Amino acid sequence: MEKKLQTCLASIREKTDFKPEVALILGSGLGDYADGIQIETTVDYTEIEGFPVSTVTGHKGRFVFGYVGDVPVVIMQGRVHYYEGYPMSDVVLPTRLMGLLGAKKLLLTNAAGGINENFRPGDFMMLTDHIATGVPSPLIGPNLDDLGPRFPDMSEVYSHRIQDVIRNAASECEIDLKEGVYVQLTGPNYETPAEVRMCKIWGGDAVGMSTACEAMAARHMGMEIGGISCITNLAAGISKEKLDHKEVQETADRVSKDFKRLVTKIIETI
Ligand code: 6GU
Repeated sequence: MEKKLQTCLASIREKTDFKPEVALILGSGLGDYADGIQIETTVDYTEIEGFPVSTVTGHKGRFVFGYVGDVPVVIMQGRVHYYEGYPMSDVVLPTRLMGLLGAKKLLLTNAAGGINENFRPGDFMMLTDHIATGVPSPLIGPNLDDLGPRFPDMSEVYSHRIQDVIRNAASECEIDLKEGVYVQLTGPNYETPAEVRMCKIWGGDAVGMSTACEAMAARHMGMEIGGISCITNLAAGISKEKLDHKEVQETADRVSKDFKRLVTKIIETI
């Protein structure tokens, strides 16, 4: 196993022997969710030797271990992004760690810009697939043979079974769930209108700066994945409004109650 991964794993195992079944990554503005679960223990990222720590405000940095219903979970409250300057291997290290801690299932969440004309700010979009060609693959470099194969299949990154779980959860929560393809670009700048048109032609429905790389790393090691985007704003050119990170936070806050209900229902039935 990669040295850094091994060190981080050992560092966490010194603090807790908690074995999660489900891993959850919380996106921008959605971090509050972790405060509301039955917390067993938390580990700040700064306590983990060699662990990448986020610089963006609005991102707390810790693992929360606990229970959603009866389900043992590990939650990343705050993630690092590629645009912060970390190598991709560091960006996906936390995801891999959660897999190594025992989580076989991963629920990815993020804030994203809407490309699909039928989307409105505040909508939730379940990821049916992604386009990750805008960022380097996190699997570039020597293959971590103990995690997965050199040339991993990506034909079902977002598990059809978990997609059904998410649809049913949304239906039970009476949430009008959208579905679509997530495009990851590097950021930190938002896209130009021409870039957004390109994403649309590619087949994208939402655009963001995280998630697809994490999904690739998780799929590489055989985790079963689900993904939800909170459409916090419309992408450039789709709306006439200028883009502002404040809107991302405000929309995420506005829908946080529905987000909590939805995620809880998903985890309880996953
Ligand atoms: Cl419009 N673009 C990207 N890349 N990320 C976002 C976004 C847009 N809105 C929220 N996150």
